Amino acid sequence: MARPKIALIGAGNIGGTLAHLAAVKELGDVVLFDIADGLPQGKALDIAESGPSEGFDAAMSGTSDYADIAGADVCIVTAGVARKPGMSRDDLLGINLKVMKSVGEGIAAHAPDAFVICITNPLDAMVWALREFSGLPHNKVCGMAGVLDSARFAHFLSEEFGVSMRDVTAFVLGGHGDTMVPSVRYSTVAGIPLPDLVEMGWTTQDKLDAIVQRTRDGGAEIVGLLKTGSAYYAPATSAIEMAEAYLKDQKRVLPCAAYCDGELGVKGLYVGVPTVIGKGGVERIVDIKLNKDEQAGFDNSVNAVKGLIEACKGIDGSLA
Ligand code: A3D
Repeated sequence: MARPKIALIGAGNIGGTLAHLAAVKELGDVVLFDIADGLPQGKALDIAESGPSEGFDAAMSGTSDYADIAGADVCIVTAGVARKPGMSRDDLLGINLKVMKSVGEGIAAHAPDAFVICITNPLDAMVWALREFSGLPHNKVCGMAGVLDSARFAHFLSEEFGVSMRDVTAFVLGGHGDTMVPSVRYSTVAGIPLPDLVEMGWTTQDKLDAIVQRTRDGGAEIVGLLKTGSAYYAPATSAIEMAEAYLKDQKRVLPCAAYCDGELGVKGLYVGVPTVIGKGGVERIVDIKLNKDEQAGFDNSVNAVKGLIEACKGIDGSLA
C-alpha cells in the first residue's frame, strides 16, 4: 500500500517544522512547496538527512512546481507572510489574500481530493478565502487555530495548578484573534470544571481571568519575544494532530476553524468550533449550547470574522 502523501504549501518556519514532525511520526511522504528559490529543496534534503539517525521511512522532496503535489492526501498551508512585532494578524490580510488565491488554484488543479488545513493568518478569513478559491467541499477545508489556542490555555493552567498537562482539557472557541473565547466552563482538570476549582481554592477568579487574557495574547507574547517572526513549534504540532486525525480516521474531537451552516447560530462562515475529524474530514460540528456570557463573547468574535471577510470581498471582487 502506498504511503500517504503530505503536501506542505509554504516551507518557512512552520512548514519546515511540519515536515520534520510528519517524517519523525512517519505520517507519509512529504513534499515541501515554496516560491522561495532553493528553500523547499534545502529543507527537504536537510530533513531527509536526519532520517538515518531518526530511523524513519518517509520520502522528502522540495519544489516550486504545483504539479509535484499531485494526488496529495493532506495539504497544510502556511504560505504567506507572518506577523512582525506591532503588526496585527489583520494587517496581513491584503498580502495573504493574494497568496491564498494562487494556493487555492494550485490545490484545485493538482490535489482536489486532499484534506486541507490552513494556518495562514488572519486565519478565519484566509481559510474561508482558500475554500472559495479552491472550490473544494467545505468539510475538506478547515483552519488550525483552536488546537493551538487550547494548548496554550492548557499549558498555562497546568502551570497554575501544578498538574500534568495530560490531565488538563482546555477549550477555546471563536475566531483566532483578540476576540477568541477561552471557555472556562468547558475546560477541566481531570473532568473538574475550572469554576469548581476556583470554589475549591485551587486558584482565584483574578488569576483565572489573567490566564484567559494571556491565552488571548498568546501569539503576541511569542512575537514580542522572538522579534523576527511568530510561533512555529506549537502551531506545527497542532496542525499535525489534525492531519493525523484525518489520515488515521481517529474521530478526534478538536476545536478548529470549520464551515458552519447554522451550528452555534453561525451560517456561511468559518469560525473556531469543536469538531470531529476523521476520514471524512470535518465530519461533524459539536453544536454546544453557550450560556449568555459565552454567547456574547462568541458573537463578538463572529462579528470580527465577518468584518474580515467583508474586507476580503472589497479587495478581491471575485469573492463578492
Ligand atoms: P514564514 O517562516 O515566513 O513562512 C512563510 C513561507 O511562505 C515563506 O517561506 C514564503 O516564502 C512562503 N510563501 C510566500 N508566498 C508564497 C506563495 N505565494 N506560495 C508559496 N509559498 C509562499 O512564516 P511561518 O511559517 O512562521 O508562518 C506562516 C503563516 O502562519 C503566517 O501567516 C503566520 O501568521 C501564520 N500563523 C498562524 C498561526 C495560527 O494559529 C493560525 C500561528 C502561527 C503562525
